[in-house]
Amino acid sequence: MTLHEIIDSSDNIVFFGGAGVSTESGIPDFRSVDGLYNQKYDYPPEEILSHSFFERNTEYFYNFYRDKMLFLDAQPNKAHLKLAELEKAGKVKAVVTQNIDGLHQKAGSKNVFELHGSVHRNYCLRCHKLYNAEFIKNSSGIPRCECGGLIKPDVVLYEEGLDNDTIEGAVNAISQADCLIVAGTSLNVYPAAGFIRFFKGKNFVLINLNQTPADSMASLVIHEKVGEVLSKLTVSE
Ligand code: CNA
Repeated sequence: MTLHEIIDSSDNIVFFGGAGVSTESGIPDFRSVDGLYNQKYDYPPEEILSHSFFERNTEYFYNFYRDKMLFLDAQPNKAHLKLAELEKAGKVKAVVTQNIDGLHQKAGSKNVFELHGSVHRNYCLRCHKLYNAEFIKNSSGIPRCECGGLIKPDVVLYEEGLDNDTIEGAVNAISQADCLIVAGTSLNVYPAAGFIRFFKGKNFVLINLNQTPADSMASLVIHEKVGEVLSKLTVSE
């Protein structure tokens, strides 16, 4: 079956995506050749983006984070827009994302499970006051709340657990889907990558530029850009 035929014959599609969904919006991923893991820093990015590094070396964390993780001018690309259109048409029931950039919501998707949080929410560790991403982007050094407390992004750092309600919502959506589209993820980051095992439906579609550990499980594998692939679909209800 082609992707078009699969979409036509499904009415409970769940999309599970990663950083590769936003590269066509100009946000680098982690593991592509020009991704963050192939650039040179004083520490490996997994270490900088860990809970203990945030606590130990907060200023370095924030300099890296402002520079490499905050792309506030990025716009939704064809993948985000098509998924929002498919949700409106009743085809896509949920988007489960490992991304923290908020681009699915910006494109109009409503039922989005952000497994790793969002750069758009930041809160004071002392008084819990919320701050937006612009506040962090425009800050220098260590961003502090008006109460003097340290502000932390609502992003799941390495060594931190995922939010329970988000896990539950994502797992429920995946286990009820009749079609799962996994795209733009190397499926290397756990526990998120393990969630696709809850899928028990008919069609498992994998769209990724290069091979992934789940290629052999998929009923359809497409090694192309996800935005280009999805933009060719015409949506009928
Ligand atoms: P990853 O490990 O960097 O893998 C990305 C995958 O996408 C790679 O296999 C690429 O080949 C593939 N890819 C890149 N561009 C495209 C494209 N246009 N079409 C299809 N495939 C493409 O990223 P994962 O999401 O698997 O790793 C999880 C991390 C990355 C999560 O914790 C994220 O929070 C984190 N991350 C998020 C963002 C973001 O929010 N935009 C950016 C960078 C990293």
